[in-house]
Amino acid sequence: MSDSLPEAVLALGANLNLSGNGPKVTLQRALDALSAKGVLIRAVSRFFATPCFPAGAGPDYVNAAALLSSNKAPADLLQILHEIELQFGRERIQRWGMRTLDLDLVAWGDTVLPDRNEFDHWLTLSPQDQRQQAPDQLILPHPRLQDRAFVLVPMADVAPDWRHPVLGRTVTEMIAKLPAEDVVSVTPL
Ligand code: PH2
Ligand code: MG
Ligand code: MG
Repeated sequence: MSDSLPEAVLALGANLNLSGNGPKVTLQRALDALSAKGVLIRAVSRFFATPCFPAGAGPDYVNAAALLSSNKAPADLLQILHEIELQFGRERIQRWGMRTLDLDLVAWGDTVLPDRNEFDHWLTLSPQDQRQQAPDQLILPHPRLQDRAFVLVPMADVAPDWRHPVLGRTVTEMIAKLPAEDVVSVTPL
Protein backbone atom coordinates (compact mmCIF):
# COMPACT_ATOMS: atom_id res chain seq x y z
CA MET A 1 0.00 0.00 0.00
CA SER A 2 1.37 3.35 1.02
CA ASP A 3 4.63 1.69 2.01
CA SER A 4 5.58 1.53 -1.64
CA LEU A 5 5.09 5.28 -2.14
CA PRO A 6 8.08 7.57 -1.86
CA GLU A 7 8.21 9.60 1.33
CA ALA A 8 8.32 13.34 1.19
CA VAL A 9 9.44 15.54 4.06
CA LEU A 10 7.52 18.75 4.62
CA ALA A 11 8.93 21.59 6.74
CA LEU A 12 6.29 23.88 8.24
CA GLY A 13 6.88 27.33 9.65
CA ALA A 14 5.05 30.48 10.68
CA ASN A 15 5.90 33.61 12.64
CA LEU A 16 2.84 35.85 12.25
CA ASN A 17 -0.65 35.57 13.67
CA LEU A 18 -3.54 34.90 11.33
CA SER A 19 -7.02 36.15 12.22
CA GLY A 20 -6.16 36.25 15.91
CA ASN A 21 -4.65 32.76 15.94
CA GLY A 22 -0.99 32.09 16.62
CA PRO A 23 1.37 30.10 14.38
CA LYS A 24 0.73 26.87 16.26
CA VAL A 25 -2.96 26.87 15.35
CA THR A 26 -2.12 27.77 11.74
CA LEU A 27 0.32 24.87 11.41
CA GLN A 28 -2.21 22.40 12.77
CA ARG A 29 -4.90 23.71 10.43
CA ALA A 30 -2.52 23.56 7.47
CA LEU A 31 -1.90 19.87 8.20
CA ASP A 32 -5.65 19.29 8.32
CA ALA A 33 -6.02 21.09 4.99
CA LEU A 34 -3.31 18.93 3.45
CA SER A 35 -5.05 15.79 4.60
CA ALA A 36 -8.35 17.10 3.22
CA LYS A 37 -6.65 17.40 -0.17
CA GLY A 38 -5.83 13.71 -0.09
CA VAL A 39 -2.19 13.81 1.00
CA LEU A 40 -1.38 11.05 3.45
CA ILE A 41 0.36 12.38 6.56
CA ARG A 42 2.35 9.54 8.05
CA ALA A 43 3.96 11.36 10.96
CA VAL A 44 4.11 14.83 12.45
CA SER A 45 6.94 16.14 14.64
CA ARG A 46 6.55 18.09 17.84
CA PHE A 47 6.12 21.81 17.36
CA PHE A 48 9.18 23.93 18.21
CA ALA A 49 9.84 27.58 18.96
CA THR A 50 12.83 28.75 16.92
CA PRO A 51 14.66 32.07 16.73
CA CYS A 52 14.06 33.91 13.47
CA PHE A 53 16.66 33.50 10.76
CA PRO A 54 18.28 35.85 9.89
CA ALA A 55 18.55 36.87 13.55
CA GLY A 56 16.55 39.97 14.36
CA ALA A 57 14.48 39.86 11.15
CA GLY A 58 11.22 39.22 12.99
CA PRO A 59 9.42 37.31 15.72
CA ASP A 60 10.35 33.74 16.63
CA TYR A 61 8.92 31.02 14.42
CA VAL A 62 7.00 27.91 15.21
CA ASN A 63 8.50 25.11 13.10
CA ALA A 64 7.51 21.49 12.59
CA ALA A 65 8.09 18.68 10.09
CA ALA A 66 5.81 16.04 8.62
CA LEU A 67 6.38 12.86 6.68
CA LEU A 68 4.04 12.60 3.71
CA SER A 69 3.17 9.88 1.24
CA SER A 70 1.87 10.83 -2.11
CA ASN A 71 1.49 9.28 -5.53
CA LYS A 72 1.69 12.77 -7.01
CA ALA A 73 4.76 14.17 -8.71
CA PRO A 74 6.81 16.58 -6.55
CA ALA A 75 5.69 19.57 -8.66
CA ASP A 76 2.02 18.64 -8.13
CA LEU A 77 2.46 18.33 -4.38
CA LEU A 78 4.25 21.69 -4.41
CA GLN A 79 1.23 23.22 -6.17
CA ILE A 80 -1.03 21.92 -3.38
CA LEU A 81 1.31 23.39 -0.76
CA HIS A 82 1.16 26.79 -2.48
CA GLU A 83 -2.64 26.65 -2.53
CA ILE A 84 -2.69 25.99 1.20
CA GLU A 85 -0.21 28.81 1.86
CA LEU A 86 -2.53 31.17 -0.01
CA GLN A 87 -5.55 29.85 1.87
CA PHE A 88 -3.72 30.75 5.09
CA GLY A 89 -2.99 34.32 4.15
CA ARG A 90 0.54 33.96 2.85
CA GLU A 91 1.72 36.91 0.83
CA ARG A 92 4.93 36.46 -1.10
CA ILE A 93 6.48 39.83 -0.54
CA GLN A 94 10.00 39.46 0.68
CA ARG A 95 12.50 36.63 0.50
CA TRP A 96 13.06 35.29 4.03
CA GLY A 97 10.34 37.73 5.14
CA MET A 98 7.79 37.15 7.89
CA ARG A 99 4.93 34.82 7.11
CA THR A 100 1.65 33.45 8.40
CA LEU A 101 2.47 30.07 6.84
CA ASP A 102 5.42 28.56 5.00
CA LEU A 103 5.24 25.03 3.63
CA ASP A 104 8.51 23.80 2.18
CA LEU A 105 9.08 20.49 0.50
CA VAL A 106 12.57 19.68 1.76
CA ALA A 107 13.20 16.08 0.71
CA TRP A 108 11.68 13.39 -1.45
CA GLY A 109 13.21 9.99 -0.72
CA ASP A 110 16.64 10.05 -2.31
CA THR A 111 15.52 12.14 -5.27
CA VAL A 112 17.79 14.97 -6.43
CA LEU A 113 15.98 17.67 -8.44
CA PRO A 114 16.06 19.09 -11.06
CA ASP A 115 19.40 17.32 -11.67
CA ARG A 116 22.71 16.86 -9.92
CA ASN A 117 24.39 19.73 -11.73
CA GLU A 118 21.75 22.31 -10.82
CA PHE A 119 21.52 20.94 -7.29
CA ASP A 120 25.29 21.38 -6.85
CA HIS A 121 25.04 24.99 -8.00
CA TRP A 122 22.55 25.83 -5.24
CA LEU A 123 24.33 23.68 -2.67
CA THR A 124 27.61 25.54 -3.07
CA LEU A 125 26.24 29.08 -3.38
CA SER A 126 28.18 31.62 -1.30
CA PRO A 127 26.38 33.08 1.74
CA GLN A 128 26.30 36.42 -0.09
CA ASP A 129 24.60 34.89 -3.15
CA GLN A 130 22.23 32.92 -0.92
CA ARG A 131 20.80 36.21 0.27
CA GLN A 132 20.33 37.51 -3.27
CA GLN A 133 19.38 34.51 -5.39
CA ALA A 134 16.33 32.30 -5.13
CA PRO A 135 15.77 29.32 -7.41
CA ASP A 136 12.69 29.56 -9.66
CA GLN A 137 12.24 25.79 -9.64
CA LEU A 138 11.98 23.09 -7.02
CA ILE A 139 15.41 22.02 -5.76
CA LEU A 140 15.51 18.79 -3.75
CA PRO A 141 16.75 18.16 -1.20
CA HIS A 142 16.33 21.74 0.00
CA PRO A 143 19.82 23.19 -0.63
CA ARG A 144 20.10 24.70 2.89
CA LEU A 145 18.60 21.77 4.80
CA GLN A 146 21.98 20.77 6.31
CA ASP A 147 22.53 24.30 7.71
CA ARG A 148 19.25 24.84 9.51
CA ALA A 149 18.50 23.55 12.97
CA PHE A 150 14.90 24.77 12.61
CA VAL A 151 14.45 22.24 9.77
CA LEU A 152 16.68 19.37 10.96
CA VAL A 153 15.61 19.19 14.61
CA PRO A 154 11.88 18.78 13.78
CA MET A 155 12.84 16.41 10.95
CA ALA A 156 14.71 14.24 13.45
CA ASP A 157 11.35 13.52 15.13
CA VAL A 158 9.93 11.94 11.96
CA ALA A 159 12.90 10.83 9.84
CA PRO A 160 16.12 10.69 11.92
CA ASP A 161 17.65 8.08 9.61
CA TRP A 162 16.82 9.78 6.31
CA ARG A 163 20.11 10.02 4.47
CA HIS A 164 20.95 13.03 2.32
CA PRO A 165 21.44 11.61 -1.19
CA VAL A 166 24.32 13.97 -2.02
CA LEU A 167 26.00 14.71 1.33
CA GLY A 168 25.66 11.10 2.47
CA ARG A 169 24.74 12.03 6.07
CA THR A 170 21.66 11.15 8.05
CA VAL A 171 19.54 13.80 9.77
CA THR A 172 21.08 12.84 13.10
CA GLU A 173 24.58 13.20 11.64
CA MET A 174 23.77 16.58 10.08
CA ILE A 175 22.47 17.85 13.44
CA ALA A 176 25.71 16.73 15.10
CA LYS A 177 27.64 18.97 12.70
CA LEU A 178 25.65 22.12 13.55
CA PRO A 179 26.81 24.61 16.18
CA ALA A 180 25.44 23.42 19.52
CA GLU A 181 23.85 26.80 20.20
CA ASP A 182 21.75 26.48 17.02
CA VAL A 183 20.48 23.08 18.11
CA VAL A 184 19.57 24.05 21.67
CA SER A 185 17.79 27.20 20.45
CA VAL A 186 15.14 24.96 18.85
CA THR A 187 12.88 24.27 21.82
CA PRO A 188 9.79 22.04 21.93
CA LEU A 189 6.58 23.90 22.72
N1 PH2 B 1 11.92 30.43 7.41
C1 PH2 B 1 12.41 31.36 6.62
C2 PH2 B 1 13.29 32.43 7.09
N2 PH2 B 1 13.63 32.31 8.47
N3 PH2 B 1 13.52 31.29 10.55
C3 PH2 B 1 13.06 30.28 11.32
N4 PH2 B 1 13.40 30.22 12.60
N5 PH2 B 1 12.21 29.33 10.85
C4 PH2 B 1 11.80 29.35 9.55
O1 PH2 B 1 11.03 28.46 9.13
C5 PH2 B 1 12.28 30.36 8.71
C6 PH2 B 1 13.16 31.33 9.25
C7 PH2 B 1 12.11 31.36 5.19
O2 PH2 B 1 11.24 30.42 4.83
MG1 MG C 1 10.99 28.41 4.26
MG1 MG D 1 8.81 28.50 1.47
